[in-house]
This record gives sequence, structure tokens and C-alpha cells, in this order.
Amino acid sequence: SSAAFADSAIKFGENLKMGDTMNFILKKKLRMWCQVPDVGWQLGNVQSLFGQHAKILLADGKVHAMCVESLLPANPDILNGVDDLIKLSYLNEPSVLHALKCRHADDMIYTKAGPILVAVNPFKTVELYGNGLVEAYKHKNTDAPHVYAVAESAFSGMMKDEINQSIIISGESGAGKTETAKIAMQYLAVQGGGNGIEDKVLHTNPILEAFGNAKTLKNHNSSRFSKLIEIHFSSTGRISGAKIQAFLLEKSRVVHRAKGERSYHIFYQLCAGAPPPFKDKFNLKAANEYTYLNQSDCLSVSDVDDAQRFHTLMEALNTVQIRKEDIENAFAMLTAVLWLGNVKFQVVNSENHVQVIPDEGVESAAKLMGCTVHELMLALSTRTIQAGNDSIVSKLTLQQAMDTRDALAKTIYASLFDWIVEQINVSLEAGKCQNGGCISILDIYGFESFQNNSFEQLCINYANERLQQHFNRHLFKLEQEEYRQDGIDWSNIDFIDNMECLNLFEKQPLGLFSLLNEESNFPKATDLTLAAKLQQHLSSNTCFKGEINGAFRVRHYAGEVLYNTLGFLEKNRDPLYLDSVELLKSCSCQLLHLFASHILNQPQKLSGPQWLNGAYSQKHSLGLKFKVQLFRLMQHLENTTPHFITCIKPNNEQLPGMFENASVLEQLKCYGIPEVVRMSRSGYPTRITHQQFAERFGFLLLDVIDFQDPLSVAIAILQQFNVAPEMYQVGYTKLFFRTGQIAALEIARKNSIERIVWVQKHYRYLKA
Ligand code: AOV
Ligand code: MG
Repeated sequence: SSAAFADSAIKFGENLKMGDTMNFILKKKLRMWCQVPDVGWQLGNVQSLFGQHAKILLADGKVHAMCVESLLPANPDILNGVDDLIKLSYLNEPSVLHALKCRHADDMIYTKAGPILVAVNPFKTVELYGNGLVEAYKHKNTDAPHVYAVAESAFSGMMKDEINQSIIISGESGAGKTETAKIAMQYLAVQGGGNGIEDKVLHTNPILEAFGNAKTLKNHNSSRFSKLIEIHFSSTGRISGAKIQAFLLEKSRVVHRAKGERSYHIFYQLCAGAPPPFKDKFNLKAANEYTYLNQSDCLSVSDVDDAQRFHTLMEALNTVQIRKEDIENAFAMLTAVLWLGNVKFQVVNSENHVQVIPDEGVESAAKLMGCTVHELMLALSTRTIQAGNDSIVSKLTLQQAMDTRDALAKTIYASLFDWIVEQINVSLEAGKCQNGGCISILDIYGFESFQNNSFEQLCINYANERLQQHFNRHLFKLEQEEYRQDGIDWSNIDFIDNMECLNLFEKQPLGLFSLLNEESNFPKATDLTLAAKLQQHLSSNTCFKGEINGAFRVRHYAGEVLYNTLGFLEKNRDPLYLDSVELLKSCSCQLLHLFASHILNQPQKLSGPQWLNGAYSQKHSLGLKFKVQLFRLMQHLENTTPHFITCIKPNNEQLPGMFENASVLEQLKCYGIPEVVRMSRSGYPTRITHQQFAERFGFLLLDVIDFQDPLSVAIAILQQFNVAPEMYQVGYTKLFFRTGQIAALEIARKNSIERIVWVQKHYRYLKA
């Protein structure tokens, strides 16, 4: 009865008072999550309760004595396998993990967390894709969570509202962002295909992955750049073109990386798959003959045939219609980079000055670049410094010479990468059709925290910080829009803001990037003077903490990261030497000539370049350039309706069927899922239509009511069970409940059903 229900310890108090709920659950001997030492969360049933101590029957049949503090309420069975985490009555950690784990085990890798899609990497082929399913989502025959559903809602949003849309994908390295982006592209290619451009758009993937992805310790196909793909549609919804923006390629990988990792796939593909005439013409050898490739003790990726991938790449380049001679020139430059890596130096005097050893390395590189061996040797072993009208030529030390060589190799590769992207964009013809809409897919590298974090991590984590800000704001907007649309009372709620951390990076003139820039323009500055400067100016920011030995900590939204300033200044300056640029400019290879003019022209848009001690340094160093790029990107996203997908890596071994609770939990936290869940908790996470509610709970009504319309039935039920008015809201089409309310009603429903069954049984018995 309603009285019995009211008797139970559940109070429909403001935030579902945990103590009361626990008492109720303990009394009723319901299922609980129990934190078993050394094992983790386990499901169990409360057997007895004495003060703070409970006896719990676990699944293994054993009874454990536990403190009530290590118990959390578990969701009723009816909520098992729910496709949206906000449907869970209890959103505690074990409950959320359990929900994702069950679905992952059943190959249901997609689950919604309110407005966002969570994708758990299966690390195996799952039967979730293909044209049949695309059609199902296209015709709205299914609403199961899926990347297709996200892409469809972006597409229909664009068509219906005439607003550009974006699909924003986050997740740690190897979580599945790039695969997810491709799945979204596949959907849009089918949905908007018909005029052939979709084929080109899809074939950009193998090209970008060959040039911008590499095997790392975390992911055998790790993207080492961020990309935004804009797919443009005509007003009738056909794909009319596409545009790719790529930024912050990890150049350093070309010349150096950790043991067990590889350089960019393209090098190995070229060495393994290039046809013999090409190999002869350009003197291309096997991968293991090149220092840049063999130094990290890793030349192959398991289950990957580089020669086979080379053919896939060639097909893709043909489909995207990159010109044959351009392809050949690009491959020649890749070969030149490899030969540059084999250039060796010998020390010629007591001051450690060097000269280039005239061997096959420097000869092949010079031939491919289109300069004389002498010119290349000079550029790699000397430096010209302008002093007024005079120029002074000095010899380089071994370290300087190697740095100069590596800087040249990195520049050629990075320029080549940009050039490939440009060629793709020319072919994809974006901008020709101006009257339609566009869907952008963002695939960046996720938040990173290693034992040793450097400038690259700082930039990556800053980008993630910016994206998180975007994520928060828009999730709130969407959430609150739904309340408004259904006409319920709603006063705006605050959200956890990471503005303080963004300020740390962006403030002028005393933000991290400004200070870094200033110090980089100081010829005498060192990493330690930088660290001191940061400490001096940033300590008032609560997200910053200076440490000893030039280190500092930043409290990011996803956790604290310890950065080591060693090498910061040099990486931020990103120097390229005057002699190298002059050399590129004088080369007969058209591509190199083009790259040199690009380098000389580009930064002038920002500010005048300066030549500092023969090094080409820019007033806007790498950090500030990155910030500018990011701002432009955010501005673009700001004008779109966002759709968020968060990818989760269920284990670090990249294995199927393995779900590591601790690691998943860490990621859920990093990518803000508990945040979204918390936001939903302070709102009305459970939504159910009047009709559904009346059908499910109507039979519990004790009194006959006059009106049988769903809303009247629903209101009567809520009154009967004393659900406090602040615990729910009635919208035009739905009822909105605070967390835990439906679970309480479910318990009442279950008890009633049990009573009915009992009465029926005994009635029969009495009759007999
Ligand atoms: P990432 O983009 O998030 O990492 P990827 O998209 O490259 O991660 O995914 C890593 C690997 O996980 C892929 O190579 C696949 O083997 C597997 N995988 C991911 N999603 C799926 C899926 N839906 N179905 C089957 N296998 C999948 V990084 O780019 O390192 O941050 O920089
Ligand atoms: Mg990736």
C-alpha cells in the first residue's frame, strides 16, 4: 500500500540522501555493490546489519563481513543493459562500469551517456557496420546507440535546421577516435553519396594515415596530428566536396622516437612496396638500411603488410586524383629524407668542428634534392651569420651539425605533409557549392600524461582543455534546451568551469604561452630561466605549481600533469637555419623550391620573421602558432551544432574481450563522463513519456480515477506514492525525474507484483 511504501526509509529528499537510501536497501536486503579488498567491486546481497557492519552474501557463495561504507546501491535488474547511462537510477562508479562492461561483453560497444555517445573499443571486428545498418539508421528503423545514429542526427540537423554540424571525437591514444571518424564518414558517404565525390572523400583516409600515422607503444596506428574534415553538402543533401585541416604534426618522429615505435607508415610502405624501376631510379633501399628507420628497433607492425598497404595507398592516390608526377616527386622527397638521415660527420679539429663524410648518404640526398653534393655538405656543416652588411661563415660542432641535418629532414617532411593535404583539398573541391551545409568531423589526439611530459604534451593537453570547455558549454546548452522545449521550469545550473586552467595558458601578457614566447626570443635564456619565470608569474594561478629542477605541474580538468621544461625553449623556437632555407630555395626540385617559399612567406602573415644567430626564428613561436590554429578551429566549431563521441580503451594490451575496470574508470573521469552524469543528476536524468509511465505503473493505483488519460494516471500515481513535487517535473510530452525516483517506484511495483502472485497462489490454495 502507499502507507507501506511511505514507511520504507526512502525519502524523496532533495539529492536522494544516501544514508536513507542505504538504510532502505539494507533493510530490504537488496543487491549492493561491495568493495572487496584486492578484488574490487562485486555484487552481493545484504544478509544482516549491525550498526556499521553488514554481512554480505557474494556471488561466490561466501558471506563477507563489510563496513557499510564500502557498500553502494546497485541498480534493479530491469535496468540491466540500458542503452543510456542516465537511465540508471544509481550512477555510482561500479554501476556505470557494470553497465558498460555488460554491453561490451555482448559486443554492444555503443552506449549513450545522456547527450553524448560512449564507444568502447572492441579491438576486434564487430558486426555493427555495413550498408544494411546504414539504411536502417537512415530510415530511422532503429535508435540503438551508434556512430551511425550520431552521423544521422548531424545530417538531419543540417538539413532540417540549416545549421552546420560537427562530430567531436575524444578519447585517449588507441581508444578508437580515428576508426570512429571513419565510421561516421562511411555513413555520410552513403547518406549523401551519388555523385562520386564520396569515394574520393573516403580514400583520403589511407593517404592521411600513411603520412600522418605511426606505430606507437599505445596504438599500432596512432595519429600524430589532429584533423578536422569538413564534408560539404548541396542543398539537396548530396556531398559536394570536402576540406581537410591538419595541424600540429609531430615532426620530431621523423628523426627520433622511443624504442619499439616506428616513424610514419609511409616510409616502410614505400621501402616495401615501391616498384623496382622506382627503386632503381631513386636509389631506394630496404627500410633497415636507413638510420632514421632502424634506430628504434622496430621495422614492422604485426598483422600489417607494408607492401600491401603501399598498393592500397597508390589506389587511394589515384582515386583522389593526385597527379602521377606529383606522387613521384613526393616519393623522391621521402627518399631524400631517408638518405639525409644517413649523412654522417667527422670531427676535423680540436674545437669539435665537423665536415660531412662524402658517402652514398649525402650523394643520394643531394641528387634527389637537386643540388650539388658540395652545396648540401656546406649547408649541413657551416652557418652563415649576418652582421650588418657582412656575413660571417662559421663551422658547426658535431651536435650543431646533427641538429641542422635533423631540422632539415623534419622541415622537408612536415612541408610534404602540408602539401599532400593541400593537393587533397584541391581535388575535393570544397567551396564550389556554396548554398548547402557542412558537417565537420574532429579527430584529435587525446589528453596525455606520461612519466616524462614535454612541450608536445603541453600543446596536446592545452588543446584538450579548450575542447573540454567547448564540450561543457554545449552539453549544458543541449540539456537545458530539452527542458525548455518540453516547457518545464528550469533555472540555469552552473557547471564546472576550466577557465582558470585556460587562463593559465592564454592570458596576456602573463600566460604560459606568452611567457614561453618571450623567453624563446631571449638569446641567453635557458630552460631553467624559463622555469623560474613561469614560477614567478604563474604561481598565483591555482592550476599551476612550480617544482624543483625546472619542472612544473598543471592541474588539468583530466588530472595533474608534471611537465619537464628540458628542451622546451628549443622546441618552441622550432628553429630552421637560414642556410637550410637558402639551400631548399636553390634546389632544382620544384617541391623543395615551393616549400622554401612557403616557409619564407607564411609567418609574415603573423609577424615579421627574424634571423637570430643564423637561425630562422619567429616572433610567434610554435606554442603561439598552435594557439592561433586552435582558436581558429574553435571558432569554426562554435558556429556548428556539436555531437560528442567519447571513445574508451578497455585495456592497454589492445586485446578483445578484456575490460579493465580501473583504466576505464580513469578514462571516464578524464573525458568528463562523470561530469556529464553529475550534470544530469542535478537535472532530471530520467525522462519517460506520459503514456509509458501510465502503462507501467497504472495498475498500482488504489483509487479509481475519473480521467483515464495518461497524464492524469501519471499524476495520480505520483501523488499516491508521495513523490515530492521538487523530485519531478511534468513536461508537454514527458515526465522528468530526478535520480533514483524511478528505482523507488520500480521497487514498489516489484513488491506489488510479488503480493499479487502470493495472493493468487494462496487464493487457489484456499479454494482447493
Ligand atoms: P585513436 O585514433 O583513438 O588513437 P584508433 O582509432 O587508431 O585510435 O584505434 C586503435 C585501434 O583500435 C584500431 O587500429 C583498431 O584495431 C581498433 N578499433 C578501434 N575502433 C574499432 C571498432 N569500432 N571496431 C573494431 N576495431 C576498432 V591516437 O590516434 O593514438 O589518440 O593518436
Ligand atoms: Mg587516431
